Order: sequence, then structure tokens, then C-alpha cells
Amino acid sequence: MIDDMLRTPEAIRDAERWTAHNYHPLPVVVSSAEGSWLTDVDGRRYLDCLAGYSALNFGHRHPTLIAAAHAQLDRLTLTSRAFIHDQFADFCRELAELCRKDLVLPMNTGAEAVETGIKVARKWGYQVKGVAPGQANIVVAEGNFHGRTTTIVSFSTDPDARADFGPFTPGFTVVPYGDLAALTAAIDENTVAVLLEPIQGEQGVVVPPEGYLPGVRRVCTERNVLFIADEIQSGLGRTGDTFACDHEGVTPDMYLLGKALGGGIVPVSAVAANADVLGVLRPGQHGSTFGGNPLACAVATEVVRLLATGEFQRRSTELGARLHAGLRSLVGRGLVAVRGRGLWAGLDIDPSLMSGREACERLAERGVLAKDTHGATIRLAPPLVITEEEIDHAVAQLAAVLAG
Ligand code: IF1
Repeated sequence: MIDDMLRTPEAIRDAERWTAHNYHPLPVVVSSAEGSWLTDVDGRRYLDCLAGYSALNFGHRHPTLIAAAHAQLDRLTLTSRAFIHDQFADFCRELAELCRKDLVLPMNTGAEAVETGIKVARKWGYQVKGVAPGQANIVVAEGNFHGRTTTIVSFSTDPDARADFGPFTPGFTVVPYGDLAALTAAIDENTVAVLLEPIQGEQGVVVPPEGYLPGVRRVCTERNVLFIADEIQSGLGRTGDTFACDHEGVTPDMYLLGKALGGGIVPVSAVAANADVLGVLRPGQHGSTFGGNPLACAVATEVVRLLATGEFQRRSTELGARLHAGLRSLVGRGLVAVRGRGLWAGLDIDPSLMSGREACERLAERGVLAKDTHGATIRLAPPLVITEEEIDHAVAQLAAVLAG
């Protein structure tokens, strides 16, 4: 009886009727949210342990970010890059300073930042490194996830991401993730860049061996190859540092940023690099209608200022230690392995118990939202505003799900 009265089933049917089925969402219809908590159309509350795949690092509707959005909405929202606006310089300067780089190129989605990085690396290769025209190659990793455009899936190793989307963009060499020898061997005279996630998110929060990223940095310097770090999911406080590369003191030639840069309010992405790299671009060679728009800049500038305090990096480190301690206590009690750093974890569930999807469905029934990646692996990435009590609650619900 109560189920007949719930609005959720009707809202799900309506959504499914009018959209392409490129997702298989959990049967949850969210209507409002604040901090780490979501409320569905029937008033049920859920603890958000996905945080928009790390786009909600500061929680839902962080008051400082919402206030910046409201103020800008009442002043100016879009100019295109045909003109300059009064939010632009502050955003680019403060993000460049956070990245310790000379320049920033603002875009909108993560994939656009990745595509921008690929184009800039190729142009740098031809104009600065002297690679033969049309011969540039970029080394990437097995298990990579960098977005969904045709060029990006051209170097994906996920059959579902590639099937029937060809023909593909050439110029990419795939090597095993974490294997420095294989990466070094793959670099030749036409290699312009190495593109890596410092921690592979979609692959299941896979942390590379200690020393791998410093090794990549060293090899790229020695071979005059750009090290491009895709920090779109791993960056901006998620792992306990501003950037995941910071953990081993590695500075890439190019940061690719997105997701949380927009504060969970507007899509904001960016490429940050020094002038000898981003300086290869001239007017008319690259751009975007919405890239660096006033609303995006107003919100993202406040995001950069929140990160500049170090508060969210400290929270991710301290609360992440609590999360990982709780998760490790479940190894052998339904979990096979736990990976990750800070408030970011990949969990391998004993596949004989249930799939990752089933675990997420059962967690949702218990008021905790998470997302499976592949098979029996789920990822936990709560907002960095989560509390100790909420972490303990999430771990307790997971333990109950695993215990059946
Ligand atoms: C979906 C995955 C995560 C990313 C990294 C670039 C991008 C992403 C490291 C592109 C985006 C999103 C895409 C979204 C779900 C989510 C995802 F499951 F797809 F793989 F997080 F792991 N680099 N990841 O993680 O950024 O263009 O989406 O802004 O496509 O379902 P975007």
C-alpha cells in the first residue's frame, strides 16, 4: 500500500520514458540536498558517498559557493571569450597560483580539458620539441578513464567505452599502469606526452606503486616529454593533498582539472601549465562558448580560495584515515581488498556474496548512496565535509550489507 503512494516509481518511469538509456541509475529520485545528505521525492534521506564522482568535494550547496553563484547570477552570467569580464583574471590568477603554474586555460567538462591537453601537447611537440609533422604520439595507461569523446575513447581499454564508436584517433600508445619500465620503453622520438591519472578512478581507485609517479616525472624530464596529470577526479582535496601528485612531491607539466572545480554548481574545467607549453596557442586555434564564463569563474574562484585554506585537504587526510581503518576491518568479512587514499576508496567485494551493483542497491535501501565501478568493485567518495559519525554510519551500513 505504502509503495503505491510513493512518487518514486512514477518519477523513474517518467525519466526512463524520455531519455536515452546510457545509464542504469539506482532507483532513487533525488529532490533536494545539503552537505553530505540527499532527500528523495518521498522525503527519504541518503548519505551521499559518491559526491558526483568527486564533483561535490565541498558538499551539496556549500554556502560560500552558493552565495557566490547567487551574487553573480544577479550581475552577469555569460560574455563568451570575445570579451573579457571582471571575474576572469581573479579566477585564472588564483588557480594558476594554486597549481604553481604560469597560465590557465578554462573549459567546461573534464573531457574538454583532456582534449585541450592532447591538442596543446601535440602542438608543443611540433613547434617546440620538433617532432615530425603528424607523427606525435602520447603514452597512456591500461585501465584509463579520461572521458567519453571519440578521441578519448580511442585510447580507452574498456570495450564498452569503445565498441562501435570507430574509426578512432591514432597517436596513442597504451602501457600497463604502474609499470615504469614499460612506460619508458614506449617513449620514442615522436612522443610528446605521457597522460596519466595519478590514481585511476574508474578502474577502481587504483593507487600506483610508490615511486612510480616520481619515476614518470624523471623519465619525462630526461626525454623532453610532457607529463600530463589528469587530476579531474583525484585532485582538489580528494586524496588529502591539493593534487594527488603532491603525495610524492611530483609536479606535472600540465594539470587537467574539472569536477569539484565547479563546486558542484556549474561545469568548470581547466588546463594549467607554464608559458612554454600553453604559450603555443594563438587566437583562433582553440576555445569554447562557455569556457571561463562569469558564473563559472565566480564559483570556481571561491573553490580555489576554499582549497587555499588547506581545511579540506586536512579533513580528507584525517577523516580518510578513519574511513580506511573502518573499511580494512571488513576485509575477510565480505571485503576482499580496499584501495585508495584520503576520502576515496575502492572496495572489492567477495564476488561469491554479491555484485557491486547489488551491494549499492542494498546500501541505498539502508540510506547510503555509492556506485559500483566494475564487477564486484564499488567506490566510496563522500563529500569532504562528511563527519566522523557519518563515516562510522556508512561503514556500519556496509558491514550490515556484507553480513547479509
Ligand atoms: C560518466 C566514470 C568516474 C574522470 C577523469 C576525465 C573525466 C572523468 C579521471 C571526464 C569523468 C565521470 C564521467 C561520468 C562518471 C564519472 C566516472 F565512471 F565515468 F569513469 F568518475 F570514474 N578524467 N568521470 O573521472 O570528465 O567530461 O565527465 O566532466 O561518464 O558516467 P567529464
